[in-house]
Amino acid sequence: MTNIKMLASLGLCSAGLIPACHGQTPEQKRPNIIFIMSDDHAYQAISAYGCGLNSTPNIDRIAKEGAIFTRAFVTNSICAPSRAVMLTGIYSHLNGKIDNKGGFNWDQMIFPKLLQQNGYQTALIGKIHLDGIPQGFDYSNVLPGQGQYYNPDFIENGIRKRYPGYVTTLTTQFALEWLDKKRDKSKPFCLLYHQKAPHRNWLPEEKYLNLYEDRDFPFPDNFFDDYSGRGTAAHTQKMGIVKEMMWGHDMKFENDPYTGEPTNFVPDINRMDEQQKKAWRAAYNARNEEFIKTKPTGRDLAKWKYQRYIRDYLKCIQSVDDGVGEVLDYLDKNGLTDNTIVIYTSDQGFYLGEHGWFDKRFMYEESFRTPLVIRYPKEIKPGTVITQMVQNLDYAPTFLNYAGVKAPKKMQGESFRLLLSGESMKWRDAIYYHYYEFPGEHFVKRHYGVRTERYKLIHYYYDEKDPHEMKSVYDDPAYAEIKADLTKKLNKLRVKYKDTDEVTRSFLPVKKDK
Ligand code: SGN
Ligand code: CA
Repeated sequence: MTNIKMLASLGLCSAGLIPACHGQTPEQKRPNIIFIMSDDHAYQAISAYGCGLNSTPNIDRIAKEGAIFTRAFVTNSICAPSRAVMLTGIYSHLNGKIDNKGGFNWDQMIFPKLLQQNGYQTALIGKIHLDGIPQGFDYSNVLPGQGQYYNPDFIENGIRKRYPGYVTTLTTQFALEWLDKKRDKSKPFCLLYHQKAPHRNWLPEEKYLNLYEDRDFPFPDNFFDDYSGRGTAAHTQKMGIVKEMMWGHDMKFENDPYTGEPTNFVPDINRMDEQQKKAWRAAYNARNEEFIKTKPTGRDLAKWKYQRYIRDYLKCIQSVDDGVGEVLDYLDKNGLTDNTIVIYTSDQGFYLGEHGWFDKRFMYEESFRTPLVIRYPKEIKPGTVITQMVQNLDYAPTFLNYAGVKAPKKMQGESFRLLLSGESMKWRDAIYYHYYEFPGEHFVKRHYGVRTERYKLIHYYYDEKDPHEMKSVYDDPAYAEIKADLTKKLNKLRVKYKDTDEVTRSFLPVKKDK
């Protein structure tokens, strides 16, 4: 009922028939939205998910005071495409942004434009990783491309400037400044507050350079995976911590510890001032020298690399969590907590050593899944746990639903508002995935697939030698029925989301040798 009322009043506002939307009673006020997203933040590295790696008290607070999704997924596990899906509510093959390489068509309908048209103040702050001038925002202050960790450049409403400091704290600072001073306080707001961290190559804030150095993190059980039984895609990827992490870029050695040759060292070092460089050297040099003394090999070397990776990764997350805390405090202090929806998610999941990997892309659980917590005191009971399978495709329709704006028919996601308020509702029993960036960095082959509550069917289609790189059970007669059922579901979803072989082929690179 409330929704219908809201819609009616909205229609009047946007048509300009009533002077403004103020003067509403607090109950009628449309909710504010703060959409917090980080880049490559694995759910395993959020303490609310109970994996025991680190402590993220502020992100946990959103979950405790609101809801946590235990089965949230993306539709294409890579940065820019995932962002395009979130903005449009439409799969990659229809919004056009299939991989990190091409441009993004900002002219298409995205949820911030609709909110803006319906009386919201909108802002985009931090990483967006979509080329072109952002549309749909009253204010934008974004990182160019992947952005830099230290003394980064930001593009504020089209003007690029370099700022002294650390990217995560600066992004938070800009978000708080917009909330406090730059927005029109007579309107509801929607803020996209998007962190670059903890994206590769995991460069920590100065005050956290030594965090976790006294801890040895446990290895995932499948750290030493030999990839047997999963066709060639699992073998040919280049996501291995042992083989692919570089001595300079990732492991932070100025010289290769084995050959003594200069490495392709962290490029951000050139952006640091003398004091930052000093802090860095103090932190890494002593530990690197310690390593050089022993020069471990084999499994010991693998384990050492994992520890350096996970420690640096978790250090970056600490600053992200601090920022979340500052924003939540701001809401408390300004009486905005009750009427503001706060969502925390990542552009995808990430491997923290599972299968021996870092990075994402595969439809395997750790990168297919993504963290998702959300708080809205008016409608979500503290401690809510949602186990239904949602996807980043659903965010746009959900935000629009909360704002009382009708989602365009073209949007393929569904609002999960009713799941959150605990009303009974029919929800999907299968989800669809499609990854494209191959040939490309990390060599993960193109694939699409379906996941149900219990099973997953993955089809690698751009691989002539072994087109059916399924798990070993694919040919197991015991699974024949499940296979048939999954295939049926997969085909149904492809029809539902309008993904056809023809569309898929249109995104394939033209082969020169054929
Ligand atoms: C960079 C990273 C990759 C990563 C992609 C995509 N390499 O290219 O490891 O997979 O980003 O990440 S690096 O040498 O630049 O660190 S994404 O999150 O933007 O999709
Ligand atoms: Ca990412």
